[in-house]
Amino acid sequence: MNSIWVDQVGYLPNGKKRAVLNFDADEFEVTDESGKTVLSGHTDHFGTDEISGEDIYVAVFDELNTDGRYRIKAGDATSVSFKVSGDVYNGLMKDLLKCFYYLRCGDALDPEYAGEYYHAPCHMSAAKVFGEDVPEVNVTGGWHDAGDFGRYSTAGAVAVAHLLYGVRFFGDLLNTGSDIPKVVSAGKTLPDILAEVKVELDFLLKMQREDGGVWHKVTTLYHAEFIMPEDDHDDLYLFPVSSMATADIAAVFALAYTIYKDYDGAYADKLLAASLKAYEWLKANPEPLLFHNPPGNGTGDYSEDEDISNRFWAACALYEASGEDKYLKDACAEYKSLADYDAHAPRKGYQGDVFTCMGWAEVAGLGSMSLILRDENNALTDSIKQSFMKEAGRLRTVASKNGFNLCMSKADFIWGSNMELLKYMMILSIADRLDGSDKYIDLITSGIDYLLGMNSMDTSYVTGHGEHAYRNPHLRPTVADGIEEPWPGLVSGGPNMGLQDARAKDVDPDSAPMKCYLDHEDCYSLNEITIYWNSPFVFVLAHIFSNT
Ligand code: G3I
Ligand code: 9MR
Ligand code: ZN
Repeated sequence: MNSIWVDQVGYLPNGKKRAVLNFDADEFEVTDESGKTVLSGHTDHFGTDEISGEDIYVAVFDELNTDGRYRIKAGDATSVSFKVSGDVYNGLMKDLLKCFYYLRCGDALDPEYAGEYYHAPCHMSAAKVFGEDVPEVNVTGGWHDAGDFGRYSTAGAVAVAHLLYGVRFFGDLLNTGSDIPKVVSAGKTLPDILAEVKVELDFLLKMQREDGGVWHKVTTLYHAEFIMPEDDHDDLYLFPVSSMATADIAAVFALAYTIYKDYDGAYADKLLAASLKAYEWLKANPEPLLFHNPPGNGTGDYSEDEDISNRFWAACALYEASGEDKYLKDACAEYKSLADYDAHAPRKGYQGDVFTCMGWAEVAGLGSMSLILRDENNALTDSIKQSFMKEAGRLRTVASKNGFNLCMSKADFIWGSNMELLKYMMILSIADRLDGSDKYIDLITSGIDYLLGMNSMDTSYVTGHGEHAYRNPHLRPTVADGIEEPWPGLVSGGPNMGLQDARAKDVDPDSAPMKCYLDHEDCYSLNEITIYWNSPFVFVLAHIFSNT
């Protein structure tokens, strides 16, 4: 089929604008809402690329800078409509942030804010400590992780980190309203993003055991059926402390301290004290305490093979927050360990420089961001800055190998591929700031365009945003609530060559990487949502906003 793929949300007036065609058309036209041609041009033939498997022609229409709604036409094909406007991504940003509210656990969702997606308080019972004969613990609150109702410490810490580093780098995020209940802390009204993040921080505080260690997760033994969260009454269990969870919490509390201290000193001090307590635990437990689901437990395991990147992040974040040399010394030691480890271990879930990675497992890139914020003149900071610039250069080369200007290679199309991309876009955002020349904006823009429809699925991977936005996320409340549309702003995991769920077997396994996708609620390996797939998009959009 002849297709023209565009960013279905739209383009910024002064931004780069590209559409991708999968058929031979020499000329293309841009038409406005009345059907009038407002611009015409010639396509460039890129050729066939590995990620889409299509013979690509590219239409560039940067000069279209008048506000309006348009389509691209070529041959017998017409694209979906898109907007050109300075506020084109404002609604998207608000909805990306609002999703954290919709995913709140414990708290009831109020119809005033949640509209028809309101629900009663959920997961209110105290949790048993798995395998231990000790009193139950109250760990209510926080955000559901994803399409399931689990709450996982490392995943939660990483999502919070994306948001809070976003606040540190792009202060404007503090002015983004997301239509959530106001929170007054020590007499000051918190900006919405901080009010929302506090929900997760308060929960993570409860996940810390008396001795400073942090429980890896709190979930039921197995995932619930497709029911509303308040109908999930299975027993909750706290699963064993891991050194990854403890380190990630030490890091994210130190980071949060640097922000909340301007609003509520007592709360910030509480976070810092909890961070230091976690860090002491790490010092007293130098061997990795890894986590794997015990027999009889089938919820997510977020297992990692080592905890070095986590310890590195903790040391960097505490160094940034305190300026104390002992943390810099620790960061240097962990840097060396991770570099050695990375040189010998098989690559796990990341393609580039390990010191730029900021996913749920590899978190050294988050530590690097703390060093960049501190911006001291030292060898460690220099070398991680180089890592970011080197990685940005690698990503540019990757993008030159496909017609979408997309910084993804075949190996990135794994479970949560959209986050692989968003992590790269975060790196490019940092590189842009370090370099000062905004020379990576075009790569970031193409990434946004891809996520919002400029892809061979002709699909926007954010609910409610784009004429062909996906509509069937693997998300329990969405399936159970009887409401036709999911709430807007949810980022899908996206194409995954692994096709790792039963329904995904409906996809032809020989499909090109970009086509290994199905918009079906059963497809948790292709179409689930998570907090840490929304959070990097907030960071990247904040960078784009800071440039316009
Ligand atoms: O690291 C390997 C890489 O070396 C290999 O080339 C590639 C292709 O097979 O796979 C990479 O590993 C993948 C790993 O994620 C790395 O990120 C695995 O295949 C893939 O199965 C694994 O997926 C994770 C999935 O849980 C299963 O463990 C997702 O990243 C992770 O986001 C997801 O998390 C779940 C939670 O457990 C429960 N809540 C929902 C959440 C989202 O689906
Ligand atoms: O809904 C679960 C999803 O959040 C997880 O990512 C996925 C992998 O852990 O598991 C999903 O739950 C499925 C379970 O693992 C197996 N039975 C069917 C469940 C729902 O499709
Ligand atoms: Zn809940």
